[in-house]
Amino acid sequence: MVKNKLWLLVFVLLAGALIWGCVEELDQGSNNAPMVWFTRAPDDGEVIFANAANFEWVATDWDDDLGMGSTYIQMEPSTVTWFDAAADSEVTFEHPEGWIRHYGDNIYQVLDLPDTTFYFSVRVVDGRGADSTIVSRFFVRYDADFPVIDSVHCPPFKPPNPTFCHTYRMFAHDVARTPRAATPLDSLEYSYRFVRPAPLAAIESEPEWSTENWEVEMCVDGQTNPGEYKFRCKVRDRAGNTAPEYVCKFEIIK
Ligand SMILES: [Ca+2]
Ligand SMILES: [Ca+2]
Repeated sequence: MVKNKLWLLVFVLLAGALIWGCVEELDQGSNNAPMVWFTRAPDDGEVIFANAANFEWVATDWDDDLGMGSTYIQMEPSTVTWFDAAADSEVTFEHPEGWIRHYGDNIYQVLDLPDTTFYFSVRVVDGRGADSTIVSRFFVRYDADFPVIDSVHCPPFKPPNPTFCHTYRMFAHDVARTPRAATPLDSLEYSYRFVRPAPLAAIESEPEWSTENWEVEMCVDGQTNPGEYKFRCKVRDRAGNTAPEYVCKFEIIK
C-alpha cells in the first residue's frame, strides 16, 4: 500500500514537471509550425494527360492556433505562351502571379493548362507567424486524341493455301494537342483478338495490352477448321485513348 502511494506521488510529480515544462516553453514563445499535406494533387514529378489539375490539402497545428492564421497559394510559372496547333494560334495561360491569399475550403483547381512543367505551392501560416510550405511539381501533357492505325499487315481474303502461318504487324502513330504530348511510337500499346470458326476458341493477347503485341504470328489449319477467321486489333496511347478497332479477315472454304 505504501509502495503504491509512493509510485502515485512519483507519477504526480513527473506529470507536474512535464506540464510545467510545456507551459514554460509556451511562455518563452515556442511555437510549432503547422503541418500541411496534400490529400489530392499530382504526385511529385507525375505526368498528367489532362489540362486541368485539382488540389486538396489538410493543415493542422499542435498549438491549435491556425484559426488566426492564413493560407497562400502559388502557381509557377504564372504565365505561359504556347502555340495551339489545333486552333492554329498562340495562346497564353495566365494565373495571378506570386503568393495569393486563399480563403475558404482547402481546395483549388486550375484549368486550361498548357504542356509545361508546373509547381503548385500551398503555404500555411499560423496565428503566431510560423509557416509551412508544400509543393506539387507536375508535367502537363494534355492528350485527348486517340492514336491512328496506319496499316495492318493482313493475309489475303482468299488465302492460296488452307494451312499456313501468318505474322500480323500493326503500324500506328499517336496524335495529341502538341507533339510533346503525343505518345512515342515505342510506347504505344496494342491488343488483339483472333476469332476462329467454332469450335475453336478465340486467341487473345496476353497481357491484354502491351507494346510487344504489335507483332504476332497466327497459324491456321484450314483443312481441319475451314470458315471465317477475323483478326481484331486495337492500339492505345499512354493517356488511355484507344483507336477504333481495326479488323481484317479471311475465309477458307472447304
Ligand atoms: Ca503553431
Ligand atoms: Ca493521343
